[in-house]
Amino acid sequence: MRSKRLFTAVDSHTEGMPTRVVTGGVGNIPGATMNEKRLYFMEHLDDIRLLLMNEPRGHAAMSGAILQTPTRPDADWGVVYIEVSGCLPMCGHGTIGVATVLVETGMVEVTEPVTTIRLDTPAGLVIAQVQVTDGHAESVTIENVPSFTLRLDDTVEVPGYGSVRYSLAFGGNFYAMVDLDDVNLPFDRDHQQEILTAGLAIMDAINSTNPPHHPEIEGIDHCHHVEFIAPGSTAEHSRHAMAIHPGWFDRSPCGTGTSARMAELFSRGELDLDTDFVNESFIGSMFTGRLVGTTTVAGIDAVLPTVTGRAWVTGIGQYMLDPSDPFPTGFTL
Ligand code: PYC
Repeated sequence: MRSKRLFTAVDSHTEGMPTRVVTGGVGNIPGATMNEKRLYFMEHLDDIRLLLMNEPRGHAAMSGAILQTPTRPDADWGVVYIEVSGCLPMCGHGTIGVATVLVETGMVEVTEPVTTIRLDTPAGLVIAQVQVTDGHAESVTIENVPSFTLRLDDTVEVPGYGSVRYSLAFGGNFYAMVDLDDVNLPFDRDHQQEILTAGLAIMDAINSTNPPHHPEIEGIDHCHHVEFIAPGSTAEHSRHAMAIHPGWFDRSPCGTGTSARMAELFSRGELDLDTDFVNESFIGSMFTGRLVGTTTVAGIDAVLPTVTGRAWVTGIGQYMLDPSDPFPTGFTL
């Protein structure tokens, strides 16, 4: 057995969506902040992401998180998120997966009934409150980064779909929110390819005509997620299909998407502070969100979301790269 790279990871899933938590093999990523590390990683170390996320070690909807020493004194661990699409500034299901893995492996000091873990993410400090019973992480509530609405009921010309109404909000990533009825598609997994095609066309149209920019965080400058809202959704319970660039669906209810959706509903006056909001994924799994305060981001009105969900450890792995492997960065089909 030969290997020129060796990575250790604890695999998990959060409400159906995988998070491969990389615990060793990457080393310290250069950068004074976690966002600088993310940008450095994207430019110089992306081979590692491709190796760990693509086939044959991963798959077309693979996602993960690389643990790092934090860059800020008020954090316990740093995280660089990786997935088939690239490196997200923040990932909700990934954070719930990381917090669960840190507790279940004893990589943080565990206290019951609640273990608090402070995470240095590229989008800012995220606090995870883990409900622990008999050493088992039962659920995780994340206190996410400030989230805000940029556009409410805007329209974009989308080739093949005409003028499409959408709202755009930030919840750790930018999300375009579109009613499925507006693109004449049913909330039905049998129609997933058509929903995905519509989502990619909407992202392309927004990014080529009016891409969003985070006013404070470098490198957050596009929309790679379209949250298609199912008919019958309300400000108490919403169902959606989350189409993600370059062509897959979130299996989880999407923590950053849930935060963006709550910001949008708050802007409409439909969701109050301290009120439960249940967000349901395309596979029927659920997160419960809440808005717990307001703030501003560079003068823009923003909300402070929490998102609660569950994750489960699925395995412990060592991922290798044989020097003769013809696919050192994997592949996608
Ligand atoms: O949970 O924030 C999330 C997320 C982003 C992309 C996939 N999941």
